This record gives sequence, C-alpha cells and structure tokens, in this order.
Amino acid sequence: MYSICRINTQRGASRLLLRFQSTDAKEVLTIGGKNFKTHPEYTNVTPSIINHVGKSLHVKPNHPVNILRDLIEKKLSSVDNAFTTYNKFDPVVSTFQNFDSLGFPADHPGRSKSDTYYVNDKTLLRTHTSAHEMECYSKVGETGKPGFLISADVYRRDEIDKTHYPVFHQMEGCRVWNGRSIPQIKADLKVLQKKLDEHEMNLVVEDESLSNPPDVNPKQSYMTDEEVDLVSQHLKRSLELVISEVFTQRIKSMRAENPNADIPTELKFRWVNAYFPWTAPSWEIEVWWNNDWLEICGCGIVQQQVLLNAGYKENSAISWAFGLGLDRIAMLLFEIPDIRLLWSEDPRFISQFKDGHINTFKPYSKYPGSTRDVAFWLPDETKENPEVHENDIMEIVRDSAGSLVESVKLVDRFTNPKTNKKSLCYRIHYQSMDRNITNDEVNKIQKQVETRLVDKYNVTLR
Ligand code: FA5
Ligand code: MG
Repeated sequence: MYSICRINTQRGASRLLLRFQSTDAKEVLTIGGKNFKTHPEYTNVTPSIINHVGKSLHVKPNHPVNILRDLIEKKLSSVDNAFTTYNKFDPVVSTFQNFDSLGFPADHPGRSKSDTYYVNDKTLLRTHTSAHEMECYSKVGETGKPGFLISADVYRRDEIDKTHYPVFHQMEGCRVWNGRSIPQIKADLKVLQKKLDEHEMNLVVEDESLSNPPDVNPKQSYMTDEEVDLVSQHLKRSLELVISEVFTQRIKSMRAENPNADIPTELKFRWVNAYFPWTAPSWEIEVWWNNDWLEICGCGIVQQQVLLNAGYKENSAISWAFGLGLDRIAMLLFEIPDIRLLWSEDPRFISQFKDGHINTFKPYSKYPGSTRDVAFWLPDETKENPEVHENDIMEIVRDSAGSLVESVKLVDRFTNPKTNKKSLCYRIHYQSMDRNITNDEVNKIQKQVETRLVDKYNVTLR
C-alpha cells in the first residue's frame, strides 16, 4: 500500500526481486500543454496517466468530487471565514515542492520510482496537495486570512482495487496562529465548538492518541503543552465538523429520498496515531464503511521547519494541516461503490449529480466481470536484477487494461524447495463500469499482460 506516512521498514514486504523495467524512451513529454525533457532513468509516467491531467474532477461542474469540495469549503469557511481557497495549481511540480520543502528524508519510500510518477529526475506529478503548503504559507500575510484550502488532482503508482486509483483528489487545509496567542486560539476554538454543536449527527469518536505515551507521537520542543493541546483540539474539531457535515447531508438526502429507509443515526470514526515527515504530532482518520475501516485523512501539527522555509520567523507561529482524500469521501456521500466510476463519462453516471445537491447514486446496471490468473516463475536472483516493486506489476495491468481492471491481488506465493525458484500468482478481475466486456476482449488484454511480464521482467509463465 502506498502511503506517505508509511515508514521505511514496511516497504520490504511488498517488494519483489525482478528485472529492471526500462521505459520506452521519448525525449520530450507534453503534459497539460507544456513540454518536459525526459530522463532515461527517472521517467515512468505513462500515456494513460498523462491523459488524466486536466480532467480536474474537483472543479468539474455537477461532478460528485466538485460538489463535495464545495460543501467542505463552505462549511469550513462558515465558522470564521478564515480560509483562502486554491483550486488551480498545476500537477507537475518539482521534487523540492513535493518532498524537500516538507523535510522528507532522502531515503523516504515516497520518493521512489515505484511509488511516484516522475516526469524527469527533478520533476514529477505531485503525490499530494502538501506539495503546495510552503508557497501558500508564504502568502498568508498577503491574503490576510490565517488559513487556506488547496484542492487538486494527485498521482500515485498504487495498488488496484475499489478504493484506490492512480489519480485521485485531495484537499489540503492549513491554519496558522502567527504570534501564538493563547487567548486567540481559545476564542477560535470556542466559535468552532459552537458550530460543531449545531450538528445533529452523532459521531462516535475513538481517539487512541489520547491514551498513548508521547514518545509514539512527540510534540515539537518549541511548543508548550498547552499550545499543542489547544491547536490539536482545533484541528480535530475542524475535521469532525467536516465529517459531521458530510454525514448530516448524507442523512438528509436519504430521508428525502425514502422517509422509511433504515437511516443510520451514528457514524463510527477514529483518530489513529500516524507519522508524516512534516507534522508532529500526526494522526490519521478512519471511518467505518462497508464493514471495514477506511482511511480518509492524514493530519498533524506542522513542523516548524516548513514555516521557516515559508519565511516565518523562528518560534513565531504554530499551525495545523490536514490532507483529505476527496474521492473516498465522495464515495461515502453519494454511495458510489467503485472509485473508477468517478472517471466515467457515461451520461447515465454524470447526469445523476447536480451542484449543491447530495443524492444516492443509482447503479444503472451491473455488468458481469471476468477473472483471470497469471502465474509465473521469477528469474534467478542476480546482481543484475535490481528490486522492482509490486506496483510495477500493477502498472503493466493498468497500462494494458485501462479502466477495465477492477482489482489485482496476489493470491499465491510459492518457493520450490529443491530448485529454490520462486513463483507468484496474481488474480486479475476485469469489469467495465459502463458496458459488457467480451471474453475475447479479456483474453486479448490478459495475453498482453503476460507478454509484457515476460518481455520486461524475464519471468517464465506457468
Ligand atoms: C498524505 O497524502 C498527506 N499529504 C496528508 C497530510 C496532509 C498529512 C497534511 C499531514 C498534514 P496519505 O498518503 O495518507 O497522506 O493520503 C491522504 C488520503 O488520501 C488518504 O487518507 C486517502 O483517503 C487518500 N488516498 C491515498 N491513496 C489513495 C488512492 N490511491 N486512491 C484514492 N484515495 C487515496
Ligand atoms: Mg495514509
């Protein structure tokens, strides 16, 4: 699983030893109308990914992600009008913006080519909206507002299933107290709490961080305990307000559609300790959805270094930041069962939604899917065969099948005790959101996946 918060040691488990994948070299790539020089070792962005640039679902009229973005912006701004909104930042950013400005260590897994789409060695498709934090912090003085919200499309080489897509949307939120006035933070918290109390939605909140020793999630030394406590509360109440609003709207729409429906009266929601290079302490939010915990947000108190990079004076400010996964929340809000639907241009999908309006998605049909396994022996491990991530296999399937792939799962891993040869088996589920797919069509895609695996990684099909 790709996660910015994943720590280095978790990486090994999903790594496979395979032959190095070379990209079919083009000297120049055009992305969003601009030309970029490629790099022989770094460039790994594919045409199917580049095709997503400019779709900007977060500002597309009558699109669920746009409706949700608007809902959250309005709700947060309704508290004390504290946020400037930015929704048009270009997705091609520098490694400095995406990583260095936030203090990512040189060996952080988020930087690796297996997780990130590189345009060249210094340029990439942003993997998160945090890439714009530094520049927006530096503009707080000009805007006169102590906070900002950034919504944008973000790109990651990632696993394939109903809640993961290589392109998705995030909303970054940041709030800063320049001067660190305790009475001001307390006053802001009071106004916020009042807004939260207006909600009828019953949030059942678990917070493991409250009972955890501080070494799990240490505070920064320049802050007092009281400051950390107050700013953490402001962050948590702000996000609880967002979640309450989303679910209040959800329930309203359910009631309007069917007053006799079995309407839930509470939402299970939890704060989990987390790690991000540029926040301390840090948390993630998970909500209970379809009988499982779904991660929807990462957040924390911003490391002073980010503020210093943005031009703040030492010890002068304290700030929180969050990054919400908009697509997943839109799925909850509109009852959209598969993240790929958000990209559908089928009128039966897009005509169902209207700006400012929350309604339940009505599946227009369920097209049958088709499952194929691909099993293969890995080549002998040699020094010439550097490690390649499981995401490289995902990428081959994605590139061959496009949006016809619903999920890819490792179902078997086996080592022959005599020869020491390793074998893997992946189960690929093909299904279209918009139409029937034929067996012939699936067989052709499957053949292409097999051929590419053999060509690129020298595997032996079983
Ligand atoms: C981040 O991206 C951090 N930038 C969040 C942050 C901001 C932390 C500010 C601290 C301060 P993470 O990798 O966990 O964190 O992703 C954030 C959210 O994006 C996740 O909770 C999830 O809801 C969503 N997300 C992540 N990967 C995918 C994916 N492949 N498809 C859809 N949504 C995803
Ligand atoms: Mg995460």
